[in-house]
Amino acid sequence: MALLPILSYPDPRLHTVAKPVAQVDARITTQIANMLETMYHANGVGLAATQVDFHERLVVMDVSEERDQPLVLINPELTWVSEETQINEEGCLSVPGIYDGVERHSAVTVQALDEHGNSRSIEAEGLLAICIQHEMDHLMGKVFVEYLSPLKRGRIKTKLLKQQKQAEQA
Ligand code: K1U
Ligand code: ZN
Repeated sequence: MALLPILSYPDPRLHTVAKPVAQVDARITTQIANMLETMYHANGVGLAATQVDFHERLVVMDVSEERDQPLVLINPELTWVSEETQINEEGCLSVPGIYDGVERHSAVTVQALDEHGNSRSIEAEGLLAICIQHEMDHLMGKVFVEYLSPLKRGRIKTKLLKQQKQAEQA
């Protein structure tokens, strides 16, 4: 297994639209293992393939307290969303140190393949529902800061670019 580098906003590769996974084979199984290791190491509750520069529709998540319930979604599609929405504070491993409110559907149903290539449907609410919507946005090339005002987004971009320059020089 290997830790994968996570792309940081405003890296343009974060805006790539992922293609469907054609086959759940050894290449994808290795990618899943590496993404889970990377997500746990970074203390995230989710990670989309886009964030590690792998542009296929693959997401890993674990919203359990014990961090022992990994969830893998391959080619996920939302089949139902609640009318009710709510605003929650979100973070992102690709936008370190930035948290802000985003409006999301309160509950969703997602259809996807699991790590064995079996089709499954998951009804989600709470943090899992938020995480699913956040990760599926990544697969479409969308980062949560794009829900914020242009002013806030500009400030975040400037701050992160400054941090990235400082880190390069250190
Ligand atoms: O996609 C990512 O960068 C992972 C992201 C998933 C996410 C969590 C919460 C709301 C939206 C999206 C994170 O893991 S953010 C950091 C985190 O560990 C966390 C955030 C909220 C609750 C619990 C953990
Ligand atoms: Zn994210």
